Amino acid sequence: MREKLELIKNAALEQLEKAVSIAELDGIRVKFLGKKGELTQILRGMGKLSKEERPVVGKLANEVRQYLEKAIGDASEEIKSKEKQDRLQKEVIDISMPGRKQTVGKRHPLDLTLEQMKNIFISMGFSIEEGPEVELDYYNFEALNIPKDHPARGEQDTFYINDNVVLRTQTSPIQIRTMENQKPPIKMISPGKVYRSDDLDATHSPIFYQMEGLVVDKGITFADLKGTLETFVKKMFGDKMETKFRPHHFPFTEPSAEMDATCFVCGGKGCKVCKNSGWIEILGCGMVHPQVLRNCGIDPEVYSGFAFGFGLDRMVMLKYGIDDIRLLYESDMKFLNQF
Ligand code: 2U9
Repeated sequence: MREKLELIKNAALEQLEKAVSIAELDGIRVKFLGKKGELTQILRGMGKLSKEERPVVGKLANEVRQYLEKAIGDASEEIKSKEKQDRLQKEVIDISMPGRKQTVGKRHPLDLTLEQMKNIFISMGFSIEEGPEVELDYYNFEALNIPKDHPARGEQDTFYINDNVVLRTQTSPIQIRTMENQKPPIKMISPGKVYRSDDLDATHSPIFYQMEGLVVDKGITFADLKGTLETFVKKMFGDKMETKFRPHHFPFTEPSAEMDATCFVCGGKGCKVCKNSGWIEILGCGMVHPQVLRNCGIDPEVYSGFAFGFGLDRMVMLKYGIDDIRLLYESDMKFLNQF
């Protein structure tokens, strides 16, 4: 029995010396010390030994077990430490290599200008309203006094989804929805994306931004319109700015006007941008047509209102001297980094 235990111990040690992985060590542990292992078999067969032999062999077998357990533990530590060394060597990092550059984005000039304008209108007590970009024909045209056969429909090359649904060509439907849902006094602006099936060139884009505004209350007059828009232009472009109004026509306002402001490139002296007139056309405006108020359930005998609208892109282009609208939609960082 003694010799057998000695043989088991030596065989286990021999195999341990050759083992190079934790998996192999586990195999050796099972083979010699596991439930069906060689050493365990010996311990199980102790019943057949004499009374005198039993404690001696038992002691020896336990010594061999403890010895092997320690040897396996030591071998395991050694293999783990070697594996770690190998991994560290393989995964060596060259800390002298230059890092990957993080590029940081920029606020878009459209967004910067929009924020500036919103803040001006908020300071004058306006709320900001939003609405769907896919809109019913009724809200985009009909409610604004533009029936199916009206020539103004032809001017606004519309993307039709079907007979009753369009991509909004103006943000005016937001005003209609607001008037339907809120009672006067209403004092709101509606900035947003609009769509027209124009071919893309230096001055046209099928997607552009508009900002419209609406004030409805008792006793609103054209003087309120002039005061509000003059204040906006002075806050936006400087106190020296002058404004003038020319009569115009829109189906949704009566009377209607276009507002010009002092050319902010030449200060009114005359230059290429203002075609030597000293003035730049800024926006369209007018008193809300009584029929439009009626369409929204507001009595034009009691209430009146003014409205205005302008293209944000055109304003940004004038402000920064940008001569091609496509630059605003190309996400070219060389262009955007200038703002
Ligand atoms: C309601 C009533 C009236 C909004 C207005 C304009 C004049 C105007 C154009 C400028 C250039 C749009 O981007 S553009 O093509 N807009 O000239 N917009 S008055 O009038 C409204 C809107 C809603 C209920």
